Amino acid sequence: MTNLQEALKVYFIMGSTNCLEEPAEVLKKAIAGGITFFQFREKGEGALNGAKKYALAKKLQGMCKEHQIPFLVNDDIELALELNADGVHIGQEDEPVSVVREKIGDKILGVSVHTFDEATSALKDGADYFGIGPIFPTKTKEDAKPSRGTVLIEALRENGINIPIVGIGGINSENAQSVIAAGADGVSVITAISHAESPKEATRALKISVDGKR
Ligand code: TZP
Ligand code: MG
Repeated sequence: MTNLQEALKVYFIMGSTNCLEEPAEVLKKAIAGGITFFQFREKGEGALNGAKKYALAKKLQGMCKEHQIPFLVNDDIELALELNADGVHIGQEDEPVSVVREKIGDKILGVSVHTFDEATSALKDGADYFGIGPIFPTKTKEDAKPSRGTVLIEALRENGINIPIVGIGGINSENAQSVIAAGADGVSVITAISHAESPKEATRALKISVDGKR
């Protein structure tokens, strides 16, 4: 198991629009619960821009640094470079994988893929890990594709593709183990942590599920 595979186990994604309280409070609790990876994803209605976006990113990055948790930025390559973030996560509608790879050098590059072909080209063009989903129905991403379960994860593994993979979409502590059993290395979640009554306990429960202890 590579360090990246290990680090992707409990991957928390969040921005201010996903939080019911201060984002820094939510992140603090998630860190206390044991998240292993973090992505700043400032998107949707009411999302911050410019200096406010930068300030929040910087603050959350500082918290991640303190706990040696990799800090990635969603979509915004310029912000990731300005902050010297650990990496970026992009989708198919963003700049091409090869272009982003050029821009970020050896920083971590995560790519969302939905088909076998997207996966093989992303791999060839320099992705470090794949985000695959929505696995289960989700209300968090407005333009999400229909949920397709774990079929693509299984197909990639059956074909010997061993790049690190995280599942995304509607994942919680009840269903996380099924995503791992299908061949993912970790689970990425937004609301299972950000909307939890206790983000700390929700994170703990996710970790237990990922580790297969229940
Ligand atoms: N990409 C596919 S589903 C999704 C993203 C960003 C949203 C995941 O959010 P949640 O709340 O964990 O279902
Ligand atoms: Mg994107």
